[in-house]
Amino acid sequence: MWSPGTFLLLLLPTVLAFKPSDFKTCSQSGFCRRGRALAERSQELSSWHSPYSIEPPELSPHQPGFTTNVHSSVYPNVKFVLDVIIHEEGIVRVRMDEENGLRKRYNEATQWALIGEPLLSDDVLWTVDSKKAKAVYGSKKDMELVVDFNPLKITLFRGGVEQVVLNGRGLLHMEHFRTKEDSKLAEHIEGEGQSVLQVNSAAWFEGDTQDAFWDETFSTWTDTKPKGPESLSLDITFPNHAHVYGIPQHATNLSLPSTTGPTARYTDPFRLYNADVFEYLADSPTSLYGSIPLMHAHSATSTVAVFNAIASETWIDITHVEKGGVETHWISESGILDVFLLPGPTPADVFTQYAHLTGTAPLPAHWSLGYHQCRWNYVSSDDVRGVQDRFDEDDFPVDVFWLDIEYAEDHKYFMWNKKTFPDPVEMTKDVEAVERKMVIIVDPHLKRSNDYPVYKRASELEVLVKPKSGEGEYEGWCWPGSSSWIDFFHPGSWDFWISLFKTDTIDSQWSWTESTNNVGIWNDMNEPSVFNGPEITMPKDNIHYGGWEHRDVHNINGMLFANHTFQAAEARTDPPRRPFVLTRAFYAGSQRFGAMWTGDNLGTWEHMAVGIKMVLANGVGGMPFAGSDVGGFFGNPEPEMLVRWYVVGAFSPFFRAHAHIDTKRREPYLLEEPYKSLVRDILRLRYSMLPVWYTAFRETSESGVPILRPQYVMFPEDDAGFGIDDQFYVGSSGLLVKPVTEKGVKEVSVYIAEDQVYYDYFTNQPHRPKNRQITLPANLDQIPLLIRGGSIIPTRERPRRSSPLMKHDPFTLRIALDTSGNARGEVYLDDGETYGYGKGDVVWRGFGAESTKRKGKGIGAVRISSVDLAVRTQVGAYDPKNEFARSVGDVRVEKLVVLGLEKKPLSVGLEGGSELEWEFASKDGAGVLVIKDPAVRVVDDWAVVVKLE
Ligand code: NBV
Repeated sequence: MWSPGTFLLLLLPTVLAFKPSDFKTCSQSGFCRRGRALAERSQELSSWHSPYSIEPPELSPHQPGFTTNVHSSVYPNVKFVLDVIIHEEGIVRVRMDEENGLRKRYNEATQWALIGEPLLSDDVLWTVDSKKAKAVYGSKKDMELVVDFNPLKITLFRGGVEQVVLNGRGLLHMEHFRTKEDSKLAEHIEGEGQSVLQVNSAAWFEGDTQDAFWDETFSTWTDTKPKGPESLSLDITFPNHAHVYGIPQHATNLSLPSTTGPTARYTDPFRLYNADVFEYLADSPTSLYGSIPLMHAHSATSTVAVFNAIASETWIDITHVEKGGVETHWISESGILDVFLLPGPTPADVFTQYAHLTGTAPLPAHWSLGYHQCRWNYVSSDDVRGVQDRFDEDDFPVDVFWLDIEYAEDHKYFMWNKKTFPDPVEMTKDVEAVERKMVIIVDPHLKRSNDYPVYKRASELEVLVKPKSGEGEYEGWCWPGSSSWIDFFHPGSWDFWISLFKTDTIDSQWSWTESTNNVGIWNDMNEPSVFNGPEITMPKDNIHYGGWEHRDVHNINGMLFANHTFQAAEARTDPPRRPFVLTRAFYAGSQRFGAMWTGDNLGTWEHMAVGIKMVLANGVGGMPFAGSDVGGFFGNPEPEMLVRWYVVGAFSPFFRAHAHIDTKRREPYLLEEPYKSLVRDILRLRYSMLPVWYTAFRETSESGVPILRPQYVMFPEDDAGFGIDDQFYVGSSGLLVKPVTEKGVKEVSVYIAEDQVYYDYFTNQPHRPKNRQITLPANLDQIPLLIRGGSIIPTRERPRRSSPLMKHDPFTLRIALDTSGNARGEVYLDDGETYGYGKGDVVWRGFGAESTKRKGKGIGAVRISSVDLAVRTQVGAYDPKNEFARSVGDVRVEKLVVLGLEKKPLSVGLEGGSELEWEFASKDGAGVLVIKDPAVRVVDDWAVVVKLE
């Protein structure tokens, strides 16, 4: 029997083929048109100035900030209020809202994005004169915030140099709420050519057409806009920074290109409006599935950032200006002005400042850093078992098997199709038997059917999104046919959602007893994707909890779904364990709730390449746990492309192969030789490096500095690297990779910003950069992967079927000496699944190599040592003999590989102990010392001394 769902499925590939016409351009979006027209008028009029001014604030010198009234010369009767506050770490918050307006502007974005109210600075000195208020602050007293009163302009200086300027170009505009009658009157008076001061002055500023104020039609949809115009425009200029980064998600370069001016690469602004863009382009400013309104601006002497906490559709024009600097213009549909200026001065500082506002990515479950095998769809429990068997037969490591939407009867998520999945718990347990996991999809659209307990209960609780009338349930079309959506802004939905994921029954409510507590959750389609909605999403005049329109909250909507899924998965056990949630839609703060992927990419070289840039940009946006579908979602990649894509995946924080339902199966065991063995080697390489990845996650969970680090983050002073986005470092490990993303490549050139030795990871060959380049062979069986001199890389080299099986495996340390003969590195371990690390159940070791050098004689001796980092930095009850440390007390360091010695050592031994077994080989003056079984444990302090004289 064909269900409506099957029918829809068959139709979709044709119905949904990418049509740029499905999505608005700026010129099809009323408020974007108005915003751009404002910018154009400002350029045409030499006497242009912002009509906004503020009343001089009353403030005492040590207040953190002030509140004052804002006037608009265009609308003298409309009242606005401005708050300027300096927070800890020198973060400046600028807020503006209409006061006593006809309606309320949406002001809750930060409630969802921030982890708490930022603390106020107690280190500010204000002075006020008739024209401006000036705050001096910062430990060096080198930060200055200047607020000019008329016209209103806010400038952040560091060391006397302008860093960020708000409203310097006079494009600030908060359209006030008005009635249709007022606006009709204005139109009428103007039409008759009468002179009414208010109307005429409004015309020079707002334009005289009242363009799309009260409704707007796109294709067959009309947005009724009951609140009328309420858009928000703000120019943000970085006069002394040549590069801007961030504002994910776009398929574009990491260093964002211009959208206006002579160097414009695109004709439209970058758009932030979470959207399910089918077969998206690999080079475009179009909005994609997620939106993080955070932009870094960078120069060789300074990094700053702006976080514009807005949740409505937003367009951003970027202009690299000839005289230097970058001008940006942000145009949003609704909401208050709520902008944070992050003062830097380095990229690392900006990451930490942003993390203090919105949080960091928590330490994920260790298994989620392994390899994930997905496809739309593994069609039955026996299919899953069969795939697992083939992985094992061919010795491919894998941690996770995924189920897409076809597991669910009639696309009613949680409910198994019992014909194909008769034994879901047994199937999951078969996967778990070798310490693997399953991740199962739960989409946000609920089939409107009373035999679906999830919908039924949500409907009873009245927690579904409402249509524009504000009554009843919004109904749209998605996989199950007629669907409704839970309104996660509604507090009444929260406990209900948590109850669904319980694997036992409580209070006789329905719960997911046919699941296990190890199952991870995949949240797709949460932009939300609505097949018959405008731009494949919800109508903007739908109503959410609190009476807010969907337009106000659109970009946050997907984050709330992942947020509550994360909480639900965590609440399954007591004590809780780290849940795994993958989300497609995201917003500022989504990093707290799991991983993201770059959605439905195409199996093309361009998409493979842009996927790296997108993951880097997500890192800039504070969301480091990211990856793109290995192999490309659409299409059938040729084996060469697939092999290269596995390398991209193996060097992504989130590593998952996935494929569309219409593609040929392409699990790695199906490949012919030599491709099959190449992919096996790549998977094993990823697994051997899990200690590096996990250690990098620990660091990012504390500092917010991303896992994949582009050149400008690693070498903030090196101009030549600021535009590079096809190579990156992994955390602070010192690994530098440049994945090949083109066909037929035999060699690559890696950019090196420093005069340092780098070693080929596989051959140990040392390289010194020539003209800042290192050229490496890059045939299909070669990965351009370098170790930066000065690093120590911990790996586990025993091939295993899944990552938990590596728990007791020994470590190898690759000690890559820098040009002075020194190196350092670290490894972080914990149980990988509980929150025990919070109470000190960790092993965190720092490794060092220090050389003694005699004048003009080279290295005399190298001392390689391991120290306890946890004891130095852990807060709380860390005890070196903690439960976890005891559980891995048997884990050895089985091999030390020392790179960079010029000659054969005379002896190698444990400090104060016996001689060890070692081998030294030298080729072309590059010495490699291998110390076999130094007989030390990873949990202990130890030192090995290599004597060369
Ligand atoms: O659930 C089916 C797919 C999924 O495989 C993919 O990863 C998502 O991005 N989903 C989108 C829905 C429809 C795609 C055409």
